[in-house]
Amino acid sequence: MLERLWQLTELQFRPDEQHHHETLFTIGNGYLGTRGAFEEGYPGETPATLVHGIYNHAPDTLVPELVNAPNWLVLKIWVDGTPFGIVQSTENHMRPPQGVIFGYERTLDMRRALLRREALFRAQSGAIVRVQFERFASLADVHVMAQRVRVTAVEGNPTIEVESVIDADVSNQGVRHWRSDATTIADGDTTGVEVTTAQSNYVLGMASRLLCDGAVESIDDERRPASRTRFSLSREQTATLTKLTTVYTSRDVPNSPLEAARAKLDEATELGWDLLFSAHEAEWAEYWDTADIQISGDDEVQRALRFTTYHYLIAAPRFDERVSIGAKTLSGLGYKGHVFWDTELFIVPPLVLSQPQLARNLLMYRYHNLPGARNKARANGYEGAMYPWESTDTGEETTPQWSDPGADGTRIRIWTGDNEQHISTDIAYAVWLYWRWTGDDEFLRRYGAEIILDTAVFWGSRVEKAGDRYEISQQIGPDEYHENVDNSVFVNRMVVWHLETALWLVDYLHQHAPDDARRLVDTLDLTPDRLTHWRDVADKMYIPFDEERQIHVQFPGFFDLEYVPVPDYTPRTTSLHAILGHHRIAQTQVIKQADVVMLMALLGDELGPREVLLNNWHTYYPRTDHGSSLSPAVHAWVAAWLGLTDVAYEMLYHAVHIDLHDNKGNVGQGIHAAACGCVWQAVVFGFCGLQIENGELKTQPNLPKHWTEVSFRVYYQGQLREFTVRNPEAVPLSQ
Ligand code: IFM
Repeated sequence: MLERLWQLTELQFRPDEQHHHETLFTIGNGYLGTRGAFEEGYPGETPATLVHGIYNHAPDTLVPELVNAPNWLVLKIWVDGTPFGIVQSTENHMRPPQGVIFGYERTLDMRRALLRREALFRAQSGAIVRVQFERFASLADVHVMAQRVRVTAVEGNPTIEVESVIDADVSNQGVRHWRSDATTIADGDTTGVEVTTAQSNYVLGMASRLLCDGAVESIDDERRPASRTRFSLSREQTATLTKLTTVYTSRDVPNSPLEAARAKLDEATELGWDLLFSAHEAEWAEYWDTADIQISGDDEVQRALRFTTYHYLIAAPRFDERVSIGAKTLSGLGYKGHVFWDTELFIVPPLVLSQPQLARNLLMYRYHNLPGARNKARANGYEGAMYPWESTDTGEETTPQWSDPGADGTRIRIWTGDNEQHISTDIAYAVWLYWRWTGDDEFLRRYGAEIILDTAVFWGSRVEKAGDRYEISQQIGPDEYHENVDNSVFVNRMVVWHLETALWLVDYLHQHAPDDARRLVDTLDLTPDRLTHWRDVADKMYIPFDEERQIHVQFPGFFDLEYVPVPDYTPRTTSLHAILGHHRIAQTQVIKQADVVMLMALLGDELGPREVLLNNWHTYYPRTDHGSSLSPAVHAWVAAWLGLTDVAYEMLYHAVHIDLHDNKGNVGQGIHAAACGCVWQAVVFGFCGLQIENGELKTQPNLPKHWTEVSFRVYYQGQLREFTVRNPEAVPLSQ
């Protein structure tokens, strides 16, 4: 196994990339995520630790957001009194005022979920030290984080001071979510804080211990308790210090989270770095055993694919079914930690096939939040369950109604919370996909069916009768450049899928789980009239289609809009939305992201004959801006499946590097989670053509010319199955 294909390495600290790289080098364990800021800090840094489920609504913000937790990373080092670290000068290059860093390397070992950093540092005294840091957030015990620092005297006999801090003086880019009163502990090598969110009243307790050979004294600071030690090194001598940190919240324990964190800290101290790390490594080996895809013939995409897989794995809750993955995972403050359809259609599918338990947890989050979805339906005058476009801990709609002010101070009305209603069907689709692949009847009967059926109840009440057909007005499909359109083909066709699936499911339950069928018929009021209505809607829904061109029409009137040749705007570094403006783009045929193409990804051949699907592709692909990171991977998937391998590879290459190359310029705000999940689907469903046919798995590969082989493992009906698809005519890339 080539280790370099498991590693992301940075050989130079570049101030202009610091926020981007803080995101890339995030570590996490499905309970929390911590951005790759440095232990000693640097000017302009945006450190953040985000714990699933800890949201708060500050008075000066429009909507609740995931709260930045106390910073557990802080380890300050002085070498003969010179502070170790990088200081950014006003000329925007690195100029430490007193010491010099002259060797630097940082590596994220994705296989072991371990972040390492090493630097050579010359202090003002002339002493030179090598400083090596390591950190991980344990996957074996998600409440434990560990750091190790080794300081080696390379030149001279320096005196070293190390200060370990928990910094509870944190905010979300200036927005304060924690109450000002905090409980702190500063007790020799042990420090701790307990803080409470101001509006939502979540309590978080964090405890740390600095383990080293020498004496440790504590410094009690109201919000930054610290432990400090001091020692001398002779030439070539190395000192190793370990900092262990534990965290609990009131979501985990009924009483004091700080007490729980302290008890866990004692347990972790007993184990020490080596045992903690080997347990963590073993859990990761198990994760990768099923999550990894091996590609021969393309090292670049291989490594990038591991990077995208790593990022959704570190965000996926392991033991908690009341939280879900936000659009930016736990790696940044973008989209305020809110959960979108990104989770169900982009991240859940790879988890269904590789880690079904994690997929189940995410679907259970939607089950537990059915009350919020019912509230939304009722508030809008509908029946059943209408899921929020953006969701947090309560399951209520949390999409802001207005954008932040632009440069000219104007704000734009955000309509997605009102009208991007397809999310209810997206969730139903994910439940269905989970059941088809896992055969988890218990989940379907007890939880999943209720989601599919009550969202069907919503659609039954939402559709509009127009003459002898049904229509749906005022929708936003995936293409958010065209808001509030009537009869989005994506929405209408997916609603047909939804109602047909619901009808099938009612029959299935009657046959295989009559008690559950009766319970659901009663509680959801699934009367014969309602089911007849669903059948009628599914049969008579208006599906916009151009008979002459043999294509699906994104929505009636779409082709009357101004045609803008999107390819003529290549190359460009910004979206056409930014170039043309919000109002102008809505008047054009420029599409933000896969819309009809998304429909093809979800329904495949059910949507129509291949000829129509190819026509759709050739119509919509050249009109698509890929203004959303969700777009390229869906295009890669569909193009590969249609046998358009060259363009499929181009799209995959783009998609898999969205975060690594920061194509969108906003990775500092967090990882594009949906793109990460969808590249897995592009490779497995698209290039390898994996599908279920008559209850059997089969592959129908269309590999890029230079890929010689792709291997992966998936669970199907509880059995782990291994696939290798080969390309005997592969033409290797010249190195
Ligand atoms: O859910 C997406 C949407 O499809 C496009 N805008 C960003 C959202 C969050 O990723």
